[in-house]
Amino acid sequence: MEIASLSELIRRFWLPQGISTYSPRIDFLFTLILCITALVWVLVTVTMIVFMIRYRARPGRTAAYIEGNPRLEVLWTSITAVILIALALLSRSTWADIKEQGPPGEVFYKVTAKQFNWEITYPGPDGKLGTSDDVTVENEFHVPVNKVVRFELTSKDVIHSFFVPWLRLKQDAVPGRHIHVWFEATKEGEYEIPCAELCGFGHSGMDGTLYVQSEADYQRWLKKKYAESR
Ligand SMILES: [Cu+2]
Repeated sequence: MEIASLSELIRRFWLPQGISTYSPRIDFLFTLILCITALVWVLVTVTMIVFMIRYRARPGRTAAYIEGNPRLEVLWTSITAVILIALALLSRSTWADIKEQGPPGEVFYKVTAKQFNWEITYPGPDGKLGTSDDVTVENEFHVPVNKVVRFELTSKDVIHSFFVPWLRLKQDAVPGRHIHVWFEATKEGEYEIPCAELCGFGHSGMDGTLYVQSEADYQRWLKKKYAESR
């Protein structure tokens, strides 16, 4: 079975539904790596079981003492290296698009992690971040559907990790660093934002919600929050 259709199968029956524009690309890499590791696991396990039975202790038979096999060692190290380099080259453009350039943003936010909440800062009526009309809300991240969302991710205290499995997005929030993150959600709904880095006593309760809304619902919510915050 080819990787693309296997990836589709895994997506349907195992992974949560992908709701970002880049989720199929992440799922493809996930499936490919899973296939390679599963194949190696089967080969190693079968060999081990065959050897255990075939070369088990028997009366009158002594074990051979093998000091090593340089040719075999060079071979399996090279195969591993080739697989690793091939994977790095194959995934290069996906990671460059997701973690580096990406498309130009349409809506902008600031997300600050802290023990034990996500602080989401929205631009006020002036549409600009970093001005006095900004609105900061805890644990509620509202975004419009089908828009390129960009945000700056940072932390006030320790390392946290912003994780939305449905988006196939996971990014560490590191104190002192402002990391640029983007995504484009393609399906309206509510999705959990757990913290994916053990960050202290309240880690398990550090849990926000991503609300992907229609443009009209989003604007209505933002206006209401702005009015409440004044
Ligand atoms: Cu955390």
